[in-house]
Formats: sequence, structure tokens, C-alpha cells
Amino acid sequence: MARKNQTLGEFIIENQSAFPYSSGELSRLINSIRLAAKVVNHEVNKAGLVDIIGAAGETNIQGEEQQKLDVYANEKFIQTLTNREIVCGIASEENDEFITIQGQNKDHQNKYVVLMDPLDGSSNIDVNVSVGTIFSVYRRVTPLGTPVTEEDFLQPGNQQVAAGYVVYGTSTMLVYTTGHGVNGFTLNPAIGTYYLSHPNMQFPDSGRIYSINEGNYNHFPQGVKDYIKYCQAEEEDRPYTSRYIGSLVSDIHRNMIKGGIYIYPKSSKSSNGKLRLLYECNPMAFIAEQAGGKASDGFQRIMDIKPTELHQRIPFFCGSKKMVEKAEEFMKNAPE
Ligand code: P6P
Repeated sequence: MARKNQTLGEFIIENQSAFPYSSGELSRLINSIRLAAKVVNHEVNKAGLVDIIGAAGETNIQGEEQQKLDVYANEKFIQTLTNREIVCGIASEENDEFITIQGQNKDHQNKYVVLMDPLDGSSNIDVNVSVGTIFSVYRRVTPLGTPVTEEDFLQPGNQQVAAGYVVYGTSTMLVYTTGHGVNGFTLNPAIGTYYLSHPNMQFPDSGRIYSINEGNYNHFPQGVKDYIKYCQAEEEDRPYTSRYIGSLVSDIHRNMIKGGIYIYPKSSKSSNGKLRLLYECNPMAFIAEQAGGKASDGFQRIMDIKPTELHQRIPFFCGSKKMVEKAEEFMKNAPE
């Protein structure tokens, strides 16, 4: 049973003992993400010192080439996951192709693949707005002992064994699920320890916050326009409040705590929307559903969609179940 202020390490060990049949590799995988997130958090929090440490592409006072933070984050997560002998392949928003990891004995015996957005919303760093890391974990489906293939990554989200995010905000939090609920851990940077601050996170069944980039209103499908007008109408418990940070992890994290819906729809400018199915929408959908919320493309469950490409985009409606269902109603009833 999760106890508030338990450390992440204690929680993983307790969780591990609850599932004696699992080999502990998944626990070690979560541990490696915990470590990488600490390292990235340190760099993200220094980003404000760019005049002192130098912007990306420049050399800092030590004469070292400053890396873009999303490149840095990508390298740190890849390095940490590779060193732990757990993962046989990694797909990242930063890499066109997936990365094959042979394992120490070069025998491809590791059984998990990880898909990730190492630093989502990185354009917000220059304006000191929170950013996040998003990750999704599957068991490989091709035979052990062979190199991982694209088939191992193009699995529907309902096959995920773990998913989570790190939000580098006013505090740094790791929020994840292994299919047994959602738990949030807050990092104490002074000692580098994560504490269970948000046990058993639950999306409120409804809410009064809607998150969407209304600047694209004229390009939205009619169903989305109708839903926005519904949110703004002076009726019942409305108008709702519009809150849009422009950082997926932060918008969904706030909505999970307060209740709300996040929408990134398709538009006349982007026929499948902007967000990526594999390493943004599927992991956030797993978290949302495990917390009692809902995630769809406006019509079908996100986690039932069979992926066709590593970086494919998908419209995304995610949040409090009743709010997503209401938005889906408008999508279904809108004229084509
Ligand atoms: P827009 C960040 O670039 C991101 O991928 C998400 O984190 C965020 O919700 C969305 O794009 C913001 O996109 O088009 O509204 O600026």
C-alpha cells in the first residue's frame, strides 16, 4: 500500500514484492528513469543562467560546446537506459530512427523497449515555463536474441507495461503507472530523493478547465468549435476557465489534479494534429485511464489505435471522463 512520503526507492521495492513473478527489470527501468530525470532536472534548472553558461551552440567558460537542452536530455536518458541492461531498443522524438541496444553480451536478451519525448515543450525553457519528459514502455514482441525491429515499437498503447512523465516545474515530479494506478513523486533536490507526494492520483470525473490553443480556432473542425462555444456559454456551471500553458505535461498534470480537458485537434493546418501517438499520446492516455480519466482522438480510444509510423501524429482529447465524453459528442454530431 502506497504510504505518503515513502521514497520512490521504497515504493518500487514494495511494489516489486507485490509482483514476485516479475523479474525486477521493470523496477530497474523505472529506477534508471528516476536517475536520468535528476540529472536533466539539474540542467533544466540552470537554463536560466544562459548568459553565464552560454546558449546552445556556444562554448561555455570551460570551452565546452553548450548543448540544446533537448539534445542533452535525449543523450542522458539514452545513456542511462543503455547502461542498465534492461532495454533492447529506444525510440525518441529526437531521433528519426529507433536505436538498437545489443546488451552487454551483444546478445539482444533485454526484453523492454522505451519510447520517449525527452524534453517536451523545450521551446518554453527560454521563457522559464515548465517542460517535461514523457516515456512509454513495452515488452518486445519479436524473439529474444534477435535485434529489435520497428514492429516492437509500433504496438497499440493498450500493450504498454508502464508509462509516465517528469514535470520540471515549480517542483520536479515523476508521475507514472505500471497498470496499477498512478502515483506522483516529488524530488527533494537538496538530497536527490523522490518522495511519494501524490499517492493514487485520480482525474476528477468532471471539471471546469479546458486547455486548447484557441489561436487556431478558425482552423478547427466544426465539432471542436462547437465544444469551445459550449465551454464559454453562460449556462449551468459554465463558462469554464481556459488554461493553456503550451506544455503538454504541465497542462495535463494540472487538469489531473483540478479536473479538466486538454485538446490538440487536427486542423486545416495540420491534418492529424501536432502530438505524436507513440511517445506523447499513448503514455499520457495510459496515465489518464489509470487515473480514471479518458483519452481519444475525438472518436476512438487512443490506446486502441494501431500505429503505422514511429512519429505519426494524432488528434488528442484527454482528461476528465465526462468532459472528454461531452467533447466527443460534439465531434460526432458536427457536420462533416
Ligand atoms: P502549440 C510542445 O511543443 C507541444 O508538443 C506540447 O507540449 C504542447 O501542448 C503543444 O506542443 C503546444 O503546441 O501549437 O499550441 O504551440
